[in-house]
Amino acid sequence: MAEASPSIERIPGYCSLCISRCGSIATVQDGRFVALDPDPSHPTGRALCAKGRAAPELVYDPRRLRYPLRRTRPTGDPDPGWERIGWDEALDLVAGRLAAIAAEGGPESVVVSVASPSTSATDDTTTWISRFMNAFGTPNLLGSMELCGWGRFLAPTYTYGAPVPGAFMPDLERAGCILYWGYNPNIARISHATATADALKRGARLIVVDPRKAGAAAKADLWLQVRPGTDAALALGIAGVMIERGWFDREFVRDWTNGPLLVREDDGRLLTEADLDGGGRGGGPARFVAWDAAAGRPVVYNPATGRYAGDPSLLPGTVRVATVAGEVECRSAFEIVAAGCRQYPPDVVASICGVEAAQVVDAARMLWESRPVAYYAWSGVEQHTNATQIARAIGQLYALTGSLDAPGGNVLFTPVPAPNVEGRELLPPGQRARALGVLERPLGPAKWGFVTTDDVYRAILEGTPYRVRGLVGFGANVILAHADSRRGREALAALDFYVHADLFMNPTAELADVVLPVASPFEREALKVGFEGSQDAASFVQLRRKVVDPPGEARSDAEIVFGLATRLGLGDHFWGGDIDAGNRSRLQASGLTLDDLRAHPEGIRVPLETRFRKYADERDGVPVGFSTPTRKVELYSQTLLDHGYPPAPEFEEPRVSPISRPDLAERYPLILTSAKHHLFCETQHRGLPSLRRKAMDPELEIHPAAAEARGIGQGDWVVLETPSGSVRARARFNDSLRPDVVVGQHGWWEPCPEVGAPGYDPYGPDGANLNLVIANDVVDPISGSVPHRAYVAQVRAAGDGGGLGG
Ligand SMILES: Nc1nc2c(c(=O)[nH]1)N[C@H]1C(S)=C(S)[C@@H](COP(=O)(O)OP(=O)(O)OC[C@H]3O[C@@H](n4cnc5c(=O)[nH]c(N)nc54)[C@H](O)[C@@H]3O)O[C@H]1N2
Ligand SMILES: Nc1nc2c(c(=O)[nH]1)N[C@H]1C(S)=C(S)[C@@H](COP(=O)(O)OP(=O)(O)OC[C@H]3O[C@@H](n4cnc5c(=O)[nH]c(N)nc54)[C@H](O)[C@@H]3O)O[C@H]1N2
Ligand code: SF4
Ligand SMILES: [Mo]
Repeated sequence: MAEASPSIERIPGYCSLCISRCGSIATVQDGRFVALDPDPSHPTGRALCAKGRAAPELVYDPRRLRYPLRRTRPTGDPDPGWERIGWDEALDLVAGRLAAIAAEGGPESVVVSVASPSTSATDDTTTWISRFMNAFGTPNLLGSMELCGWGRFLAPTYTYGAPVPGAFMPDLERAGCILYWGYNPNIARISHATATADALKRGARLIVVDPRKAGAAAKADLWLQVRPGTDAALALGIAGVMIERGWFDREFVRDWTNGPLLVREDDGRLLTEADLDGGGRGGGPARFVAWDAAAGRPVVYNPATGRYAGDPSLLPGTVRVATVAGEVECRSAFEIVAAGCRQYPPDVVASICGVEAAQVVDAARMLWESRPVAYYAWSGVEQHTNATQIARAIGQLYALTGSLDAPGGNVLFTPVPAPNVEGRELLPPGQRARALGVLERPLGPAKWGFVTTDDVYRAILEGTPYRVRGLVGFGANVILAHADSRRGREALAALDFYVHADLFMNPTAELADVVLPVASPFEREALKVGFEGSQDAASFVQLRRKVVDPPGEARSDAEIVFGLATRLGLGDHFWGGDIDAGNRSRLQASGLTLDDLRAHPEGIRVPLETRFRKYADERDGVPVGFSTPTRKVELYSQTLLDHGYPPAPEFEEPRVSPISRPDLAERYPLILTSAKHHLFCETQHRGLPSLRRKAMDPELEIHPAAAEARGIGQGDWVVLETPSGSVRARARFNDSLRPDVVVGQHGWWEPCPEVGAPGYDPYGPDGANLNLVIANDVVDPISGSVPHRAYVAQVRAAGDGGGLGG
């Protein structure tokens, strides 16, 4: 008798474990998910990383949460006394508690935390989570914006009125020069790494700014080894060379930036038409003034029409302009910016940043001669106390290339038409202004509803500016991912009610009152309207199929959101709890239906074409320009000035460095930064045997000379100390580092018994939690960005050969 051949099914989809969202094919053999492979027909499907290939291990991990759990003993008790409960009981309990807290303290006293979609599959659900928050009425989203989103998405709105490079993605297919600044796609986003490799093959140049020669940096034509956190000085220096040598797109700067506008020397404000004529023409928004150098007279610029009444110039030097209050000395915004750059000539950059002066010039030349320039900047320049200035300085440098929204530059690819269903209109008026931190940092992420962990901890513990009493967590391992882990524990334990939805128990979830088991992305359907990285990707729509059933009673985040919403009486805003109906509304304008997508699990391409330089489009005879107060790229930001911040990009020494803190430098002479791990996402995945086997212990990269001077050998356990405490790691020599820089790994807590690997105490010196030794107290004044990537430190041999964790 012939043996039954195994049933094999290959299911197209995509890996949703990180931002790359790599197109993939899942193999299911006899009902069991056995392999995940790349799907080269998918726009992001050229390759998978080790984490994606380990997906079946994640799915079948014996430690997955299976049932809703309720705490029966007080938070802080070593035994939470978890009790299995049913879904109805769990959701009723959660809805009841949230409603009670909102009734007493207002909906803003409930914070929602979400694992960053860059490191998790919450991307499947962020639309619905936002809608839930808006309908519930809370403006407080805790989502790591201050760690890795501000510099890409929100800070650039002060320069470009748009997220450059977060949404205006590098057009790698056409770029002449690629600039990666504190970004390593080889580890962080495989689909970008493959596209970059293709671009290099066809001759594109690559410049990488990174303290480490790793990944992309090792392949670069020019690697600029910057001292952590001094990136703004480097950007100003490169821009200075470009300006001085005329290596910049003069037309773009004149026509599309606010460079020509005159700035009053007396108060730093933009000169207005009212200054000239006393406001005789009255009404309307302010009109500004530039200088027509040929005619030797002022010309008025009207932001409402985006036009000058004459020929503006990028005036060098100063000019005295007659106003109703007498003559006023003015400089063009561009001249102010150029003067700012002149403070950082290559030799000064060399002394601040440690980048050779000649390389500063080489970088300027390469950017100019190999343009169009496509760039991306990420966590290397986000986690700093001067993150806003870095983003502004790089944004200014990029404006000089004239490559924005040009072929081969940073382009907003045409999206699939889709309505925004985040329900912004549902948030009651006045609630946005109640976001935590908006008073202290009115231009920071809270303006958009993103709150920082420190603000949340303070609101819970001190009731400032009001008491936060409830937390709804979709993933987010806040305790390990953010600084001040002990304060975090204290805060989360002080909540009246905390519900956490996750695939696994983690040190943050352990503090919850109710824990909900979540289906992994391979166990749930999800709709993705548009992928990232190219026009082909942006045009791609896919309804990801479920590969296998979830373990136990685990459910998707979407089911949890819709279930909670209906129980809270918000069902009308959630299509009566029907997720398909919600997805249909997202597809409304796309010309696709859910049935089309179900019939084509491999995804469907909507025919779309890229339109470039959309800022030059005209509507009713008025150029679209940029969404800034002057309708131009704001090299000079009066908005920042009005709030007491530098209006033009500036370099500020990182606030917790050996230079800014000479009082700490002797004891802590090293600079601590960090980088992502190629085998793990953030604080996850250390329990997966195939991955952990390849990286058993937390490591600290250190220059061999720095190690030798401390009697540390390769692979030795070391103690990493900062003013905030100490933790352990194994020394890994890296001779490409500066001897005064060490690079740590965060996220170590999870054991992997299958390979005999220990777990680590998140709260003590025998553990390996890097964020235990970093503090939140000194932050970027504008955004609240944290000093994770430039912090004073010292390293010594552990001396006891051990570091077995806790
Ligand atoms: N494998 C893997 N992939 C991931 C993640 C993961 O944990 N693992 N996490 C995801 C998430 S949440 C994010 S935000 C992205 C992040 O993606 P990236 O930003 O690319 O990640 P990192 O490796 O942390 O940082 C990039 C580089 O910044 C450098 N760097 C450190 N300090 C500085 C500095 O002061 N200045 C400059 N210029 N560079 C510096 C580091 O050496 C590193 O090579 O990756 C996503 N993808
Ligand atoms: N020192 C230092 N600290 C850092 C960084 C650094 O570079 N250095 N990087 C920072 C960055 S960039 C970020 S984004 C943060 C990351 O911090 P987090 O956003 O907290 O991300 P993770 O640590 O990856 O934790 C993700 C959690 O979500 C769960 N999860 C995964 N997928 C899903 C899902 O689909 N639904 C639900 N409900 N849960 C899910 C996982 O099981 C895990 O418990 O850490 C930051 N911390
Ligand atoms: S890079 Fe790896 S983890 Fe991220 S989506 Fe691709 S395969 Fe998944
Ligand atoms: Mo991130």
